[in-house]
Amino acid sequence: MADYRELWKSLDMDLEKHDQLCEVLPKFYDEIYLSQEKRPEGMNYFNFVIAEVHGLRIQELAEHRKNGQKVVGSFCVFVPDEVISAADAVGVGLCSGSDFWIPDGEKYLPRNSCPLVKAAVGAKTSGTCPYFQSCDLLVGETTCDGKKKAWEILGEHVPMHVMDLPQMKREKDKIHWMDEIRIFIDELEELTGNKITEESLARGIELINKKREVLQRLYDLRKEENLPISGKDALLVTQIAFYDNPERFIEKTNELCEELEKRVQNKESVFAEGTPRILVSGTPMAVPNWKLHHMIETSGGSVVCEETCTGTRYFENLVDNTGETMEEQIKALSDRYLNINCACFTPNPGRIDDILRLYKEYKADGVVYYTLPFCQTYATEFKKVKEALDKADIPVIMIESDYSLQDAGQLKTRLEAFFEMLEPKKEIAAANK
Ligand code: BJ8
Repeated sequence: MADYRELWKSLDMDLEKHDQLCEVLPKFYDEIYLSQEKRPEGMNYFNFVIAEVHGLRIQELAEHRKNGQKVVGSFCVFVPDEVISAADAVGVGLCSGSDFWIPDGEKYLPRNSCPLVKAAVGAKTSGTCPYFQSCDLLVGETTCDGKKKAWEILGEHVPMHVMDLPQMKREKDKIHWMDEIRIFIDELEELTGNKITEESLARGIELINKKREVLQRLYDLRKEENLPISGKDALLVTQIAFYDNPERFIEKTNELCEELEKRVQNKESVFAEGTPRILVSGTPMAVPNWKLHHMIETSGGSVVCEETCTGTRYFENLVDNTGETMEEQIKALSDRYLNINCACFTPNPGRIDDILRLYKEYKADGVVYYTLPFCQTYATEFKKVKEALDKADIPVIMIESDYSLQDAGQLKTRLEAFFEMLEPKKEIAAANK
């Protein structure tokens, strides 16, 4: 990586502490990613993005800001990227997946808070995340209690807008969410000085739909019997979708998909025949949280799909682009977003339907239900999900784990035992075909 110290200094970062962070990531990445065999050539671009994660992209953001554009950071897949793009602002996902930021987060939040929230607060308050430092506005949302209260703390450090996401999906909630999108439009117009028009919103919808389409193209390839890409690599692509330049991301992911399609034609797989296929379902995994996928794929399994916000919840369902008036477009946005089945909703039967559907579509053999510690909504929802999976005779294991590697040995043992248990089930299923 080139020398970006001047840039980081201009962002008011704690350089000494940031050096410590920069020391850890490359080693960790080499071990988890570069050690994989049969990686597609197309992953080289994504390796480059990670190598430059605090460099080139930050420089690009600085250039955008120099040209008068604003950078808007968000933490949740409910924040409509289409509106950010329509305001000619640059959106970046800020969810934080590193253990490094937890101690700083714990200076402000109770220890028994979710690691995602603690890391986000720690990343900002420690001045070691150049993405946070590059943002002109942060956008939070009222999904879980931990996040809601964290926004109040982050709001003391940086301008913050909070979208009030309803927790039910009744008619009046849909009207309310449309209202929240209107307020968000006003906020961004004020921030950027750009009027959001039907034309600019249509362009934003088109661009973000394209990004979702390319991710769906990638995921469709994971439905193949011969897996052309590892789960770890697919997760990385989705994570990068949150902060890369969207046009370039679409181009590079399409190139990757072309290569993977050839692999499918040639029946090339990155895993040995018979490797159990796993659907991961639960809380999001922000960069560099690659732990669970790495554990699964080094314990005899392969991840074929993620029913998470760094997976299908991010890109499934496009925004209807036929609306001509602003009201029709806002309605289309609201409809698409309220179709996301996050555990913060009550009741939330759509998520169970999604898990059952994805299990079939991706020809999975079992489900790993993943929650971050202290995530009440996802942990509590496990009971209903398990009941539905038991009824459908689908094997499931619940894994609760944070960002540290302390439980790695124990996780490996549990996963290996789970995969062994899947074998007889697979044989029975094959015999019944
Ligand atoms: S739509 S999953 S991105 S809220 S894991 S912070 S819920 S305590 S991240 Fe999420 Fe939006 Fe839902 Fe997705 Fe709270 Fe749970 Fe932590 Fe979470």
